[in-house]
Amino acid sequence: VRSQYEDFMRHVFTHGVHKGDRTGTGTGSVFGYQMRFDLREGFPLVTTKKVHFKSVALELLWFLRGDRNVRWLQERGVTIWDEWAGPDGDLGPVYGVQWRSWPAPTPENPHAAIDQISAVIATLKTNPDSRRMIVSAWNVAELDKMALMPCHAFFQFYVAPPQTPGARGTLSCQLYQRSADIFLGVPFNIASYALLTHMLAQQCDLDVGDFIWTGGDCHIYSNHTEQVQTQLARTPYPYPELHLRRRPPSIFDYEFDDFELRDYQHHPAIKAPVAV
Ligand code: THF
Repeated sequence: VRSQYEDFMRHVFTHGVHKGDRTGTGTGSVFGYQMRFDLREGFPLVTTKKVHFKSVALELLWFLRGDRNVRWLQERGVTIWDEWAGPDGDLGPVYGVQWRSWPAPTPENPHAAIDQISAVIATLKTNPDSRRMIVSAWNVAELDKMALMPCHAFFQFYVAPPQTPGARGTLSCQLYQRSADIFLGVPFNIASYALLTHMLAQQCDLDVGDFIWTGGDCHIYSNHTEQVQTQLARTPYPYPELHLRRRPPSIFDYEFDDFELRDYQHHPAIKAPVAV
């Protein structure tokens, strides 16, 4: 189905309970929901409004850099993190820092850190049956130093072995997102992890499988109500296709121009304020 996102939005719009939140905006909220996107059937970029894929892709490349400062994004025209940054552009030890250099100090090396992305790639290549291919951004000891605690907090990879001789295994990814801004954030989050799954599959000679999105507090902000009504009146188009134009030497060498989105048919953009 290509309307999973819209079905989810409709479910929370219809059944969400009124709930206050940290930002003081107010939400309609449901606890716990799951969507499954078969990445072989297309790239799950929401079609019932225009989603700015360039911001999605550059944000992912910024995470993979291990970056914590919004400058790199701003220099490329991406402003989605500006609201949370300090005057120097710093966000503290957010996603990129935890993905690439989760602090693991020892007496001998107080600056030692764990590169979770490299570790997952190594395991995918040497022991794809592993049930431990996990990346966590939820570093409890560092939460109070982050400008915003991770919303998409924890993800796991899974390889289904080839089912016919000569076929390749398929790579699936499941994300646990503790807090989900359904109108603004979730279309970005789905596309971001779908893209990451394509990149890892390419680097590890696997085909793509499923992306499974699992949400905790799934909410529609009360100042997004009209936008949601507009969007739910629209009929989804078929998903676009993602093509990787080259195979970079490693997961850390992708550039925006390596991503080609084909046949992205979409309804017009819908503007909405972001809750800070
Ligand atoms: N806080 C809140 N309230 N919602 C979120 O979705 C969210 N994030 C990140 C951190 N805190 C959050 C930031 N990600 C947009 C998209 C993603 C964001 C923040 C903002 C946004 O405004 N999108 C517009 C414009 C797109 C653009 O400028 O390129 C849109 O129409 O999609 C979720 O992880």
